[in-house]
Amino acid sequence: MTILKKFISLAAMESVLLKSKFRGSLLGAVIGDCTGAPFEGDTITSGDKIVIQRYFDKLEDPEFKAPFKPYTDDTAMTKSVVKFLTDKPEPDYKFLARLFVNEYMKEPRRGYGAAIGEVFNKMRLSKFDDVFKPATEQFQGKGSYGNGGAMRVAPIALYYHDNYDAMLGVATKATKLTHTNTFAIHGALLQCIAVREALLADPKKKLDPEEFVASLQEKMKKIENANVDRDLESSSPEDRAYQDKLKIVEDLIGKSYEDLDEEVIFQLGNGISAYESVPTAIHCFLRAQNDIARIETGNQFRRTIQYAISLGGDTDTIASMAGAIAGAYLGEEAVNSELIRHCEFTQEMTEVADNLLSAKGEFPK
Ligand code: R7I
Ligand code: MG
Ligand code: MG
Repeated sequence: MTILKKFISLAAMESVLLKSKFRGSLLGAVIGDCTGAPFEGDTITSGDKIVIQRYFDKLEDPEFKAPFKPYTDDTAMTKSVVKFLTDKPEPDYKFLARLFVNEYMKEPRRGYGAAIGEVFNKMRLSKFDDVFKPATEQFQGKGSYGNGGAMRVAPIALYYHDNYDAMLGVATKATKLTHTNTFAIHGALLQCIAVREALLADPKKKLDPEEFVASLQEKMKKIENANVDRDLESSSPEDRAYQDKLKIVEDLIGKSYEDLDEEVIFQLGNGISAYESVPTAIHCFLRAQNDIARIETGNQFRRTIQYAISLGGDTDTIASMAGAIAGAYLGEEAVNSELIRHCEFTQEMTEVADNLLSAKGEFPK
């Protein structure tokens, strides 16, 4: 589809559908986080997969009041990113830094990344003087390569879906407040682009996974190439990192045998770094377009999240990112209301999504 055609179809996208997709994406982010959190750091056996199947069956069963699953840092920071977009007419990164720090100070036990507290403490001690400086000092000046920028980027993709360059610019700076490593920044941009592409896709038409990946590859190539100094000696591994990972995502689409999980974990990863989690989340979204062995549900939204969790590792974050993409594609209607009821902050997240859409009209940045 040409870019022009895409924007025409976007303009025609009914506001009702957009509202549903905004809600779906942010619900996906919070539900993936809440349901994935109990398994964070686990290695998942085939027995565990049965437990996860029953866990989701129970979460969707209206008979059960409990359990109520709390959210973690992924949602705490996503909330702040929405506020940053809705409360000010122009992007104000000092404001965003304060929002992150306030949330962290209020509830530091939400499972934050181990090194992030240091960034927040430095911001506070310097009275938010240069909010971009503390992140540059992380990990001996290399900056964190964690997935903390990617896990909170969905609202930026939604808000700026009709202004691609602004979206990339804001996502980059919002990430740099805490993560300055190229792997973290490009990972956040890839997640942001994936959410936007899903938002622009028609949920009534079957998604073509190959076309979806090809579009991401083309965009990541531009982003990664822009960083390459033409002098070959100065090129570094991150210059093609995400293009190479997306090639693996593409190759995995063609593999039809039942148990791909070990290969997915080995080739794409399931870790806390952006490099080992963002392409994995995209893979989860694409694989869940069709049935997956031993994941018994007819609901594509649930299948995406349940599959992401069944890969183990950074389950809350990979499920949250995959959920944000799936929800942006499918819309709110795909989300089981019982699942919503069992997760913290989901009712509020629906309002938050509506505010984000209204703010677009109010502050067309
Ligand atoms: O990226 P970040 O916000 O963490 C997000 C993750 C998600 O899974 C959340 O659910 C939560 O559990 O944490 O926080 P950071 O502390 O910046 O990065 C996460 C971790 O990645 C760090 O604590 C390190 O263990 C590791 N890491 C690095 N290790 C060595 N060298 C990140 N960058 C480096 C590095 O350069
Ligand atoms: Mg978390
Ligand atoms: Mg996590």
